[in-house]
Amino acid sequence: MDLRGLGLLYNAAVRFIDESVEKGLGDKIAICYRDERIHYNELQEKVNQTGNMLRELGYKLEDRLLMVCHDTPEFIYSFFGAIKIGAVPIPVNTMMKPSDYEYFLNNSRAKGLIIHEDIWEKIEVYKERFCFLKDIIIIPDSESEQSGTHLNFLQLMNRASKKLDAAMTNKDDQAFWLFSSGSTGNPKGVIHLQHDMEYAFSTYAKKILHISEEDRCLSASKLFFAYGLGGGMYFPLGAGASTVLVKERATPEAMFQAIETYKPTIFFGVPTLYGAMIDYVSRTGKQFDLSSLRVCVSAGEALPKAFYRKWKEMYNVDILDGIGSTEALHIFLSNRIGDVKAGSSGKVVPGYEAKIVDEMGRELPPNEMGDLLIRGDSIAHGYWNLHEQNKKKFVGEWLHTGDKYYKDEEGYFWYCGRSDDMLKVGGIWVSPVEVENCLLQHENVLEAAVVSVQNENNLVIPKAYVVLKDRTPSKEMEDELKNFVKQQLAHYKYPRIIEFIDELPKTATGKIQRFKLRELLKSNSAQ
Ligand code: 3UK
Repeated sequence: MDLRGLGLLYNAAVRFIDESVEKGLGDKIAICYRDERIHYNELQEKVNQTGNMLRELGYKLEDRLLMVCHDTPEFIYSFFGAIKIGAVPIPVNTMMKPSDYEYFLNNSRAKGLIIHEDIWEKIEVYKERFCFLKDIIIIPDSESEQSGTHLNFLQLMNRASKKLDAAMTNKDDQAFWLFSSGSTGNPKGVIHLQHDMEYAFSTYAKKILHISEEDRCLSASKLFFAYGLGGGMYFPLGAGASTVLVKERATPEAMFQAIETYKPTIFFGVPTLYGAMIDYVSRTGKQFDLSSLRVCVSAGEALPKAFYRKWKEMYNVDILDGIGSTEALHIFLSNRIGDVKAGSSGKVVPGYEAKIVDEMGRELPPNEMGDLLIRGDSIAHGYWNLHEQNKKKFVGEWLHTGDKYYKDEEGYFWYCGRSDDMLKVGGIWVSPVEVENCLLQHENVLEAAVVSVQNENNLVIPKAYVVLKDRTPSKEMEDELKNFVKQQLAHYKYPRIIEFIDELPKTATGKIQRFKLRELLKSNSAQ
């Protein structure tokens, strides 16, 4: 009996790797990495070899493996090799501290660790603390290198068979986890199922990006982020298209260079990067050829209108702002090609539903701000071992995003900040994002973050931290910025205090960490 043909079996590695070969795309480029071009035939073989290597080491259905991998082809081999045998890969951020890996390993109880050599060297001192860990599989810089007493990924993989039958998983089996950083508390293990990537692919990637075999994707967001995992891996692979992997940090220079060299058609970035790229060009006067791009994507935080306009003016290509989350796997509200309302997160992606509710859970009419809830089949199964948080976050079919939004009459969604970052000033909601966007429109402002502080009457007032572009802070500049906001927005929204700083605290994804600024405020006022 053909269980797969009957739809009883489903394995994401079969869908995203084997299917392209079966469709006759074996000779097409799947991955561009430095000078290497990896075709679908070879990709399938490497995934099979990695799966066989893991099987030979004893990995079975549901066994977890932590992946601490840079954006190199081995990331993709490990991720899909594990999934193909039914094991559960957990890619995590490569820029963390040793104690964070201790947390990831012990919290997930992963038996195996696949890790690039340079990162292992930094965390090796902690190895006695990894309570459940059995195998350490090191990805060395070259195959011939010794990996000490540990397993050498390249040697083991190359020795393994190139043929592999997928495990008997079905669409609701666990496929992989991601850790969600969150603004407070420990990271949460987000459990995604075999069918989740296909859902995000067939909705956002197909219906919004219209991705096809002809495309070539470049993601500035690393593969271990949910955003990069789609843009840099399963979107292009699912379409039989190609991906460009860049191991190095996504600086403006590196990104311009990668676009000129590999000529991608779709680029995935975050607002801070677009801002830095625009700034880089205006500072250096250098010109770059971005004509290969047919569309750019921005996510992670709201894209300031000014960045959208400037980019369009410079390169004549749209940046589609869309909101996604690790829990939802990818983007569920988005602007569309040829249909962009700059400053908004666009409309609901087909396949998802969204509603905005008040504190009582009642749906709100247009133009009223409330909590954004979404529904759609790529939403995670839940958090690992967090019973109370699961009850609050995953309510029936609805995911509570934790974001404040309103929807205009035309169905475009406007981001107003995180539920926990919102300020109530004089009894009225003030969105820190709105004030920041206003400040960013001022010609001397590079970055801005707004948080609440209490005045002498314990009332909330907005305070702005501002990074200036090549300007020395002054009282005049402070007054000018206050007046600038007063002119643009309702009077009560202007920042009563402005502090100039050299840089803003940000997460690895480039999100401004307002909670860090709030902590700074608390510790300063305690002194
Ligand atoms: C915020 C946005 C305004 C919002 C992500 C694309 O960022 C991603 O996932 P995370 O789990 O964070 C989710 C939260 O980030 N956010 C994301 N995009 C936007 N706010 N406008 C946006 N365009 O607070 C959301 O709840 O790190 C992005 C695809 C997959 C992702 N996981």
